[in-house]
Amino acid sequence: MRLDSSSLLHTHCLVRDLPRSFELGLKQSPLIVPIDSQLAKRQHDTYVQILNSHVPNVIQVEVDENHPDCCFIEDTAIVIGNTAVISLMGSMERRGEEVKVKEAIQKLGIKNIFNIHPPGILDGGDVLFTGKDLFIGISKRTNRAAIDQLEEIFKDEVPVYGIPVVEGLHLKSIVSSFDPNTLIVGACHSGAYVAEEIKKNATLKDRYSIVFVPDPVASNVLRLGSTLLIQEGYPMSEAVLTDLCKKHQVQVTRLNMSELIKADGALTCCSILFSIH
Ligand code: CIR
Repeated sequence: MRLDSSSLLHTHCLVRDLPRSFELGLKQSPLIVPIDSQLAKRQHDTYVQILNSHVPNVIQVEVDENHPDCCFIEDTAIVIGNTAVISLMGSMERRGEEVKVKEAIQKLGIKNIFNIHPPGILDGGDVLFTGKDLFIGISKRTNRAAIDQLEEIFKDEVPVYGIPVVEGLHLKSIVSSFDPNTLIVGACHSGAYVAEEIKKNATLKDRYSIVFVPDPVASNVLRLGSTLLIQEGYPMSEAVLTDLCKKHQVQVTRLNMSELIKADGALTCCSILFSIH
C-alpha cells in the first residue's frame, strides 16, 4: 500500500468520552498535581470538536465506566484501509476496552478484522502508520510476537518494522507523523534511538526526514488534512512545528491537553483515524 498526501484526509474517526472514573487510570509516575477532571473533560470535548471540523464521520463509542483509560481509544485497535486489527492490550487493567470498539468497526463494514492473540501483546500507541510503512514500538506494552502477527496480516500491503522504545510508554510518546515523508521526534534518549534505527536502515534512511522537537511530549502531533494539531504549552517545540508548517503551507491548531498528559495521554491517543473509500 502506498498512500500520498491525500491520505492525510481521513474519512472516519472513532472517539470515546472520558469516563467519570478517569482520575483512576494508569499512570507511569505518581502525580504531584492531581488531575482536574472538569478541565480534562473540557480539553477532551474541545479535541472532539476539532476532529468534527476536519473529519466527516466522527463516531462516538459508548463510554466504559469500568475502564478509566477508555478515552485513550487509539490503544484498542488499528485500522488501515479495509483491515482492522484489534489489540490485546499490554496492561491487564485495560483489557475489555476493545470490545465496543470492535463492534463499532464491524458496524462500519470493514472487511478484514483480525485479533492479536497471545503471546502477542499490542497497544495502538505503539503503532505508527506513516502512509508508507508501519512502525511498531517494542515497549512495555507491545512485544515481538505481536509484530510477527502484524507482519503476517499486512504482508501484501505495508512493510512492518519493529522499533525498540527504550524509555517512556509508547512509540508515539516520542514520534509521530507530519506527512508521509516527515517524522516529528522528541529530542530525548528514546527519540534519538528511534532516529538512529531509521537512519541505519538502508530503505528507511532516504525515505524520511526527521524533525526533532525539544519537548518529547510535543512530538505527538495529529495531522488532519491541511491542519496540524499540536499541543499548547511547549513554546520551543511550537516554534519548530510552526516553522515546519509554514514551509509546507499547513495551518496550525493548538490544544492544551495538560490533564490528559497527566494520565500519559497525548493527541493521537484519543482517536482512531482512518479512511474508508
Ligand atoms: C495507559 O497507561 O494505558 C493510559 N493511562 C495512557 C494511554 C495513552 N495512550 C496512548 O498514548 N496511545
